[in-house]
Amino acid sequence: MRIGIVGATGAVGRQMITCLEERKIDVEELRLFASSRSAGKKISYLNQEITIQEVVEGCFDGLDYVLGAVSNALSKEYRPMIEKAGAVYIDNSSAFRMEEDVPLVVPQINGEDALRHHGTIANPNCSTIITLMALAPICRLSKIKSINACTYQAVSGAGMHGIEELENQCEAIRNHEEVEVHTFPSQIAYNVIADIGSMLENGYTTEEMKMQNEGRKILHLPELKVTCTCVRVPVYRSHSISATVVCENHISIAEAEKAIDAFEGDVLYKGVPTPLLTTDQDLVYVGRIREDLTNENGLVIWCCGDQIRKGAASNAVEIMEYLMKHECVTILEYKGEKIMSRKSILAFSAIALAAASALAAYTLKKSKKAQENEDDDEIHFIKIEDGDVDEKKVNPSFEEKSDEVKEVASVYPYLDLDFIEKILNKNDEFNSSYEEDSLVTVMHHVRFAIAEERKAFEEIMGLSGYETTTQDDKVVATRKFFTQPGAIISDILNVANQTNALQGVYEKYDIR
Ligand code: 2RA
Repeated sequence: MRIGIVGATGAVGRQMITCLEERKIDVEELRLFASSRSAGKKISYLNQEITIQEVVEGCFDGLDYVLGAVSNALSKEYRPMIEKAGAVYIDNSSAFRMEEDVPLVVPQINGEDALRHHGTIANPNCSTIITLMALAPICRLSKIKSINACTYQAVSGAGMHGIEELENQCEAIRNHEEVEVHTFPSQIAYNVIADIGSMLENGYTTEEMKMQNEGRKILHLPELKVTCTCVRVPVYRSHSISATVVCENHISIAEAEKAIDAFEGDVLYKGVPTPLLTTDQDLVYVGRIREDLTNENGLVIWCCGDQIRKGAASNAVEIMEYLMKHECVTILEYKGEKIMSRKSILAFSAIALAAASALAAYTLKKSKKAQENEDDDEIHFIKIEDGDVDEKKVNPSFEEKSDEVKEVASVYPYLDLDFIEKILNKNDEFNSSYEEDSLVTVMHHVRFAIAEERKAFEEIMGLSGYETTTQDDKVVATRKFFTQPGAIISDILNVANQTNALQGVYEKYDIR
């Protein structure tokens, strides 16, 4: 995979690099981006020294995924560039979290939502991730009606400045010097501050409202009520949360403990979890599970988790891993060489369009080159303008061609007329002399978690003339095409329309 990280020099960006190393992710290329101040410096990744680049036009081209650890403003600036390059953007900022077509994902809770992305996926707020990781197993036992939470947030949640402020203030107090306050609203050393984010009209802060707004989206509970108080504490790293959760039904402590113990990413801790215990690791520790004395369907929990890891960097990397495992990847090869790969949105129409757009871009580039070199052996395409082709305009010889050629051209508008003529007139010669040169291999690598989707995929690809084989946990559907993107679209879409094999997939992913 080709991966980029924007904001690579910050605490979260650096942690993302460590996560890639630790998780042994198959990284073909890693591009690191930061501000002009850091450009040119090097960061080590495994045994390599990677030079930090500035974000410039075209810098994301060829990447499969971009992980974002930048401000809302920069994220808004970079998103269109990343999406245009065809990479999936996994963003840590809060800029797009509540947008309808941007999934907000904690893979252990709602990983499937990630598959509905349109190019961008958002990583939730750190306290929200840690709290919901602790409560999601209970939510699976009985629908959650409300959460009442208090957070105890480490100073590193505010970045390097937060850590420096705590250190400087402790030092000043030890030296009997004046304490300076820059980053937090009051002195944080030997103090706690119930004021994180900006104050809203309802008396809550933006940070506090995230727990309700983002919680509703992640848990798919639009009516969920959350009351939250966010408190900054003089702890370097790892956020802690005390939460009371009220469910529709009574859940016993034993049932809740069993569910938490079995939940991937959680540790049911028999003692009392602390920030120090949970620093620099990816699991959320949950303990002190008690009955709520004010509500018989309520439970109280205490949890801690590293907010730079699970609350940010690791969660983003886990989203990427989820996509790598479950999303379709279309690979195009020309003469045995990979020419382009692009992720689709788990829809076969999207596969076809991805294949077509990749081929269109590729052939356009090639035909320009062929014109320059007067070498048209390999590519037989006419110019494509925004997918809208007027044969007469782009090919003045259209009128001179036979009706048969015109008919084929109307079905496959991207094909060069001479090429069509050649196919029609000299089919045998075409097969023998062009087969090697003009074949494009399209391979769809798809991993399916759901057997029915796998069956549907094999069926549809089989009907479309693909050979399907199973390799490990994925299906590889391969078909060789002469360079005809029109054929790819029509083959796949026609068959898809003629069969209801994909109906379940379309409905599941709400694809029209
Ligand atoms: C904080 N939630 O702890 C923020 C970090 N994203 O201040």
